[in-house]
Amino acid sequence: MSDLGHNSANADYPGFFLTVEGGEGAGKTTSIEFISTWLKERNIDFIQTREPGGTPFAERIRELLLAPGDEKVADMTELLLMFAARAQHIESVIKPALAAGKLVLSDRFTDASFAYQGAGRGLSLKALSTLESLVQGELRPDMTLLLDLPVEVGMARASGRGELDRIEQEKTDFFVRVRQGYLARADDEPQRFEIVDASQSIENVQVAIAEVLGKRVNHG
Ligand code: Z5A
Repeated sequence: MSDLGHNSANADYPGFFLTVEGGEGAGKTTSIEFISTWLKERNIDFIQTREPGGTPFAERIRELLLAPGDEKVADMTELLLMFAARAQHIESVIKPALAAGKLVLSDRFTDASFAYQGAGRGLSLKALSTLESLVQGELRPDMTLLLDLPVEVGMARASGRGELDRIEQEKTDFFVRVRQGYLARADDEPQRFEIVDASQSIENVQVAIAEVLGKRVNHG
């Protein structure tokens, strides 16, 4: 057990791997700003990163993935590009930071692939698990904060955002499956997930997040 309280999943890395997940309009960006302030106030050494992306090369893959275009992107292409970006992100950013004992705060990680490409697109969960092991080895988040809310509430919030990216242009039933995919993952791994009701006011969401962080991240 490290100072930050990580679990046995990442025995080789003394840091703490914290991921934040959620569907459309869940308030990830807003919540990550709050978490970042919470960590700074406690002098916890952390890096903030995101997927797809997090390194210059992986950010180029992100642009390919999210730019709307005329050519239909095959579901398998989308999945493999997500994991290609992830492989780069893990080697260049996540592992070195965890090895240095830092907390890694990542805006999305592999649970998003299970939710969007698995539940949303209908790709095989077995294939996803194979890719997860291939790309990550034993590496898993120590804690995943899932911001959960009804799809229609999230879509109403996100609608104010202007131009939609390629994945955001999907229909409501896609996002209903994504939500179910996230909840199924959380159900499978209750010890890793903390679910927060993201349909509450921003203030109440933040109270709930502070509570789980206080419980899960050792802060001296
Ligand atoms: N993706 C994938 O398919 N597979 C993968 O493996 C990975 C990702 C890793 C980009 O992700 C896309 O990649 C994403 C999944 C896919 N596609 N989709 N769709 P992203 O994380 O970069 O993009 P995003 O989903 O749009 O996240 P976001 O920018 O963090 O948006 P958000 O969660 O909606 O957060 P927000 O901007 O903080 O909140 C949205 C609005 O709601 C904003 O006006 C806030 O002020 C408001 N808000 C926030 N909280 C509240 C509360 N509590 N009450 C009322 N209003 C609120």
